[in-house]
Formats: sequence, structure tokens, C-alpha cells
Amino acid sequence: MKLRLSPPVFRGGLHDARTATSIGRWLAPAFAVCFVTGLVSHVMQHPPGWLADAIPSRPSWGYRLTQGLHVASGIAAIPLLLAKLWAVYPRLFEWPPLRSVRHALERLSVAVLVAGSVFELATGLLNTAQWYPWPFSFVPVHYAVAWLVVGTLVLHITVKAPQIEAHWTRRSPGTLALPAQDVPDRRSLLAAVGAAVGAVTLTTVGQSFTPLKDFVLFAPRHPDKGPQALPVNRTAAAAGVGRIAAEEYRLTVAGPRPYTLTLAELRDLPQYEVELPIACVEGWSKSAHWTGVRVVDLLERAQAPARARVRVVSLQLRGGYRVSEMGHRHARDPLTLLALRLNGEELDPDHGYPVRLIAPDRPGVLQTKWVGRLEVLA
Ligand SMILES: Nc1nc2c(c(=O)[nH]1)N[C@H]1C(S)=C(S)[C@@H](COP(=O)(O)O)O[C@H]1N2
Ligand SMILES: [Mo]
Repeated sequence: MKLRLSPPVFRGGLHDARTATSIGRWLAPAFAVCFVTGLVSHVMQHPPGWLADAIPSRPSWGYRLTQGLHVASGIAAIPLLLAKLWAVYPRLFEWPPLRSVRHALERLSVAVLVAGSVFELATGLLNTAQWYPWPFSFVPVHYAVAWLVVGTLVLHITVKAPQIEAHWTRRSPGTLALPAQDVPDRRSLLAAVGAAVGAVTLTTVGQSFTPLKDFVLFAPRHPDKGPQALPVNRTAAAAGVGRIAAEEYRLTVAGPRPYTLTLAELRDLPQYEVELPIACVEGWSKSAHWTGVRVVDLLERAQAPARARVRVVSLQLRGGYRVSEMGHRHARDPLTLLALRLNGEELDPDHGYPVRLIAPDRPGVLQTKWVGRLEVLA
């Protein structure tokens, strides 16, 4: 008897180019939004030298919007990607697996695209939960793989352009044959995918889009939960910052004319109130009222040059977020404060007591807490 391995046969009418195209029409824009907003986030956190001074400090809600979109489009892409993979998976069993060099290259690029996409959405989702079950550093790897995904995606769309065009609408001219038509099953499938996208979006987007905060079920942070009605990403205890005694606190401003201020002296300086959001890179954001001293006033007093960059150093001794830098646009923006008060009260220790930076259009991770030192950079 001769044993023959034959590839499985798929008869379901939904594993076709029309379904793949219909889902792709949503998946591609989700990926595009996610990629562009991710680039924005990357540049704001790690500006290349030539761009550092061009990064704008307005609109004050800019980063809140782009990062909210980044996380929302990434979450929406998860059900879309799953549906797309389900629609096309029979192709895994294509026979013969490799027909030509061109075919082999195309399959390789699709393999990279699929693996990269799954990797980006999975690591991004786990990052929103601050869960890092992997041995590498999240930011550089998530960033590098994004380029791999975008490169292979552009290639994929280019290679598939004729099919995409033929199946773009329900009945494209010239493709009146059955597979291009919308069958009831396909409409149900697409409706279910749309409902899944709506459900995951509605139950998470309130973490940054506060009008929908009452629907937040699955987001790791709720905008109302935290001391002084503001979430906390890293508490004082987690950052290893002990109780800071008001009498012992000093702010050092290192510049052409350096000086040191006590907390009482800081409180005696002109105070300003601003309304600005904390927009965490992990997806949650929340607006709050901050009161404190303008950084530009402190810089003038130190006779800092107008275009100087500024380094903000925390009293926190260890950890990646203890230091941040800002260009002159942020440093000189009248909304940029060393805040002493939040929503009418002295800062909670978890929000950076006694002094924290708050600046417009800035990733949360750069809004340094427990500030002890400002350095004017040459
Ligand atoms: N010194 C210091 N500042 C910090 C952090 C930190 O770990 N250490 N975390 C940052 C992050 S990631 C965010 S989102 C904001 C959150 O501020 P909040 O806890 O007051 O809401 O603080 C930022 N400032
Ligand atoms: Mo953050």
C-alpha cells in the first residue's frame, strides 16, 4: 500500500481574495495610523540631534492624541489581524509550496510580515499592561520590528495590488464571477469582525478618551483611579524614593549663574496654574490642574541662553526615567512648570512630591517626578 500525504482541502467560500481584501481595507489603515503615531512617539522620546530643537510644545494635547491613537489603533488591529489570518491560512498548505524564486521570496516576505505583525501587536498590548515577559528591552525592539512590518507590508500591498483592485468593491467591473460577490456569510463575518473591533475599542479607549471612561473594562489604568484622581505609573515606593522632608528639600539650578532654592523659597515665587494632561506612552492619559513655578522664570534667573536645552534630574537614584531632557521650545513654554500642587492640593508622594515637571505636548515618561535639579546644557 502506498501512503500519500495530500494537502487539506478548504471548501469554505470565505477563504478568498474578497474576504482578505475586505479585511485588509481596515487593517492597512489601522497599521498606518499605528506606525505614524509610533514614529511620532519615538521621535519625541528619542529625538535625533538635528530634530531636537524643532520639536514643538503645542498643541498641548498633541501627544495625548497621537499616543491615544497609537494604542487604540493597535488594539483595533488585533481582531482585524486575527480575521485576516483566518481568511488566508489555507494558503499555508499551498502545493507545491514553492513554485519559483519569485514565489519563494513572496512567501518569505509574507512570513516576515505575519511574524512581525503578531510580535508588534502582542508586545504592544503587554506593554500597555506593563508586563514584560521577555528578555529584551521593549522600546528599541518594538521600534525596529515596526520598520520590518512596514517594509514587508508595502511590498505585500504592491505585489497584491491587482487582486486588491479586483476585489476592492463588492462587484468590481470585469470580475462578475462568483468569488468576487458578497455572499451572506461574508457579510456576517465582516459584521462580526466590525463588532469585535467596536467592542475592544469601546472597552479600552476610555483610558485616554475620558468621555468614554465609564466603559473602560480591559484597560490597565482607569482615568479616575489613583491619588488625587490621577493614575500613577510608578509609585514613590516602586521608584525607591523615600519620604522627602520639606525642610531638607533643595532645588538646584545649574547654569551660567547657578543657585539653590528651598521649598519655602519655591513657594514664594510667582505661582501659575495650568491645565495639562499626563499622557503615558502605555496608553492612558488624564488632564489635571497643576500649580507651580514657570521653568522659563527659573532659567532666566540662571541666565540660561535662549536656545539652551535643559536636563531635569530626579531625586530618584536608579531607574531609566529619573532624568529627562527638553529642547528650548518646551523649556521656554509658559505652560511648562515645576509643579508643587495638583488639583488644588500639595502633590501626593506618588505624583512627585514635593516638585515635578509638567510640560505641554510631552510623553508622560518625560514628566519627571521628585525633581531635585535643573541643568542648563551648553
Ligand atoms: N522620577 C521619575 N519620574 C517619572 C517616572 C518615574 O518612573 N520616575 N515615571 C514617568 C511616567 S512613565 C509617567 S506616565 C508619569 C506619570 O505621572 P503620575 O504618576 O504623576 O501620573 O510620570 C513620569 N515621571
Ligand atoms: Mo508612562
